[in-house]
Amino acid sequence: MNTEVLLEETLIKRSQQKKRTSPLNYKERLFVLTKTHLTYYDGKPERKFKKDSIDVSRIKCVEIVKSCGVPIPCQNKYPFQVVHDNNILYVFAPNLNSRSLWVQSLKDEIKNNPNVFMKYHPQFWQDGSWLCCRQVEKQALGCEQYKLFGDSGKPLPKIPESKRAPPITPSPPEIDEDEEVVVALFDFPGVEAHDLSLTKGSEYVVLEKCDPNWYRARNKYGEEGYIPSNYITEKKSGNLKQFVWYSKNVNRNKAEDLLRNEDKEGAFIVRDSSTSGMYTVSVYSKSSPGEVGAVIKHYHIKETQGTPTLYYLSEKHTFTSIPELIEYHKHNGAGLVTRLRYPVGKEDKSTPPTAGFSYEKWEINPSELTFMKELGSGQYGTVRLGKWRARHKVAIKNIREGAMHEEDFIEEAKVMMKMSHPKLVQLYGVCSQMRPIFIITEFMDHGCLLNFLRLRRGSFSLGSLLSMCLDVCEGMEYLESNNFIHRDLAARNCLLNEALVVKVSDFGMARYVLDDQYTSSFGAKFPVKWSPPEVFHFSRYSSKSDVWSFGVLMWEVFTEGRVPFDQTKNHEVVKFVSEGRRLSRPKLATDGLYDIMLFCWYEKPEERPSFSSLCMMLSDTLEDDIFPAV
Ligand code: 4IP
Ligand code: ZN
Repeated sequence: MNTEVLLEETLIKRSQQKKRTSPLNYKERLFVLTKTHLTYYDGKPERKFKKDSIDVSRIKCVEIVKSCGVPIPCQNKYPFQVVHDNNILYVFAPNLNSRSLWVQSLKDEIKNNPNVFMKYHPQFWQDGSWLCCRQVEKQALGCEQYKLFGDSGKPLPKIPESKRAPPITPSPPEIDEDEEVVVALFDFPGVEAHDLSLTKGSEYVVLEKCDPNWYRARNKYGEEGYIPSNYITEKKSGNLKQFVWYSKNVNRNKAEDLLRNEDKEGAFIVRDSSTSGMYTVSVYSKSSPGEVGAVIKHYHIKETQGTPTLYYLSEKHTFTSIPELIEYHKHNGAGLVTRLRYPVGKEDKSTPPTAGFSYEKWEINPSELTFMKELGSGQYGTVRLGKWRARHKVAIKNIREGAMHEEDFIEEAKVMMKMSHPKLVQLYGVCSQMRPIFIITEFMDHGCLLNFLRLRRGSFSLGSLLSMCLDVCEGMEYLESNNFIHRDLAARNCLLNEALVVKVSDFGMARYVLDDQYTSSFGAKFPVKWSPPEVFHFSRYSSKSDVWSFGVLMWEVFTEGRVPFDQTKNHEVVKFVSEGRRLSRPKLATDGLYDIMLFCWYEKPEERPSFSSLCMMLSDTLEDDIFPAV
């Protein structure tokens, strides 16, 4: 056993409360870190008594804890967390440097551990719930991405004097070492008095992240207020979001569409790669030797094994960072089909929706709405295009009286508004003070996926059909990770926006419908054809029943909008499916894709894949060469 001491310091720990009845107390302990163990002792280095020891290989997460103003009842004010087995050890360091040292050293030791978290809780578990996300299950999946290699434990470097904005009266507040500096990706005009407006490209300091969608921040003039968290990105050298050539949410098919549209020699885009876990550079060339017509090539950015990590496209030219690599290949083809001449901007140049118009704003004043053309009518009543405060395009659902459990829905709307993801139709708020009630959501120009498929039958490439499925899968992966069940996933409940991004709509709404024909599994309108056996027999809904429906949605996409089990009555479908029979392979779907559908239709829910593994399967297929570039 390697007992060399890596770190040793007296810190304060909170009792782990392994048993429900354990007391909550804070004790001073001598902490010792070796390659294999994190051990804490009572006493001093010369005379110490071992209390407990954590096997380093069992640690799943080490990170600072964001206290967001929650008072810390001991003298050390810099908390960090060590999650191991099923326990969370909170340790309090006396200062920022001590904490950074512990967090960084521990992170270095756990980087090869098998069970490192993908997501974690940035705030404390306290009084029976997570302060960050309000989940009440101690073992609940984390609510924020965990970056083992991020440098969140390190204090941010001081901003050099020369780069600071010129002084303004009153003089700008100093940026504290512990503060997080971000850059705005979009303008945000600020809707209520407690908001802070954002200007694209300007810097802000994040003060509090007490809601995943809204942060409290300060601008360079010292003004404070709430900002939408999806409008900013960390100002850090490794953060690619700062660059015009990087697009996070672009898959292979969308990259090809964007490049083809630009039709410029050397047009390129850098995007996340599902297959290599890294990034891919997609490049367009109008003519290249040995090829007829234009080509699009996809190159994986690779990493070297040793330290420091180096990045490269061609082994002969390695770089310490991705921006340096891109900069080099802007000037040198060096083995690429053409040099990277022309960055193609963000996939979605339009400003994304925020989770509600402002922080904690779910009630919308109907006098601030302008009603425009009718878009259609659905389960609950009519849907109209409209504007809020004369500038934000919205969809307004006018809920027919008696169509839904309004009171229950209004309660739940607050939770639904917090669901915010680029592949979900955003709920902005409700007008609940009058009847009928209105539900205000993001407006989607191209309407529902089912009609879109039917109207353009025969015009889709396999890549674009697959890309639609992937969009839906990503939205569902987000719902799954938030333990939110859709209950009525189908092509009719997905919508397309101007950029032809497909988003999942009406999630969770099925619970509030007041129509027997729809709510009872014997009812004529009940979506039997989208439901697994455990739903039509026992009304047992779960993310895995959503997975079944997703398989049917894939079938709808690859038949370009046909009705599943057409001509078959609901009770016959129940019999058919209960006998283990399934929908047949759509002509356009490859065997591999049909296998994915069949996988979603496994009889036992626990044997079906999760949305997160489905996303991987679909993006791997999309990156595969069965969908070749032009
Ligand atoms: C103890 O409280 C100490 O806080 C323990 O910490 C702690 O163990 C116990 O939690 C807690 O019950 P009392 O001293 O009042 O008995 P330490 O071992 O440092 O003294 P942890 O697990 O936090 O080390 P439980 O839940 O483990 O019993
Ligand atoms: Zn949380």
